[in-house]
Amino acid sequence: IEPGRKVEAGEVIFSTRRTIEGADSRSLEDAIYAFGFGDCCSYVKPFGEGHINETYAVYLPDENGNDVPLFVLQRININVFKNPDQVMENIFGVTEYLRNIIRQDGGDLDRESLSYIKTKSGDTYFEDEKGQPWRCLHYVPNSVCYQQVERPEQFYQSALSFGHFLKQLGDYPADSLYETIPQFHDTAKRFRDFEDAQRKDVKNRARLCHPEIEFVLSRKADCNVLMEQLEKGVLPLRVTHNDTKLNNILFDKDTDQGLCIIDLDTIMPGLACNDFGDSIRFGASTAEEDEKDLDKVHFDINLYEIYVKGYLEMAKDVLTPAEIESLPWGARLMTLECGMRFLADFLQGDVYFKTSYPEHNLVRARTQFRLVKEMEEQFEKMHEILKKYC
Ligand code: GN1
Ligand code: MG
Repeated sequence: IEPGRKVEAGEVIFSTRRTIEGADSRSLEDAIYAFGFGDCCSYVKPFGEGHINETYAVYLPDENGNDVPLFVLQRININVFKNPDQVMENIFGVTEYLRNIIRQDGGDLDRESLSYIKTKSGDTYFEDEKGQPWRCLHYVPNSVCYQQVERPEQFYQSALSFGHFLKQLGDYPADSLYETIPQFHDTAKRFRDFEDAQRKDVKNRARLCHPEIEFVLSRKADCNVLMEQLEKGVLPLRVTHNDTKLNNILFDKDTDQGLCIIDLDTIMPGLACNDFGDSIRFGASTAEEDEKDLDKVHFDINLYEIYVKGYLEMAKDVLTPAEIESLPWGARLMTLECGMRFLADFLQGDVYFKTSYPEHNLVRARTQFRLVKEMEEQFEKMHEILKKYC
């Protein structure tokens, strides 16, 4: 392809092999060739902050000969996503659907939704020699991603974006979606998995985290609150994102407005309050998810209010009263669930989330439990704030 030219979804491009700078594995290089730009790729760089997949930015020369990131290449973690073909079918379905809406609304097709490309042979992903799946998407130009709220306005923007996303997918045929991770946000099941991990204690690490284990075990009843409402039909299933962290939104570099929702691996039927809750868990914290100094970690109720305002402004008309009422529980339980998952992974020897040091998952669990505790203390206030915007 000519430098700088955009490749259409599914387009077939011919290339011959050469060595790509920064491709430290044969698989990575093979993947770049499989998507057809091996011959013109200058180099690749690790990219992003995800805990699950491995992500690279792929640089190609633009019309002036400057190397710019044009594609993102990701190796899907098959330990987590057992059926990559189903993950990709979901993603192609949803992104095509979103792109149609954006087209109709006269939006920016290159930047408001992700756009995935197929391999030279027309597959939604490439399987390398080791059987690992790789996928490729366009890099969204002039965008930025935040690990923490820097200005409250950003959090408000993210609330609008996720509220908008919920609405955009309101009529998406939910039964066409595969459940990419079964019972992903079934908090009661997550609790049982946790109990199992701490009972087995395969790495003999339980001795390092007795208070944290107790913290979880004493909240068994909480874990059922939303699942029961779902079973009773009080809360409906919707098409949800299921991983609504602030760093799963790209912002426009110039305007700082929410631009594009990313990380679509876990789009599945789910509860709206869980999407709301996961945003609060991550974004309404005064510190990063793995802050070691717990004195720095607080639940910021002002940020919570800002998110409530934006989310309800956008989604109030589609949410039922019961769903609106469930939002504070979503925040509490997504935070508890996430902490529980980090702690279970710590106990199991860090087999799920990427870690940089041995206690990384324990540190993460501790920040989550600090947030849960503060949310519990301010739970009534969280409801009062909610009422202001209904
Ligand atoms: C994982 O890959 P990433 O960082 O976007 C995880 C989420 C957790 C999150 C915690 C598929 O998301 O469920 O909430 O880490 N994704 C999966 O930061 O398990
Ligand atoms: Mg992510």
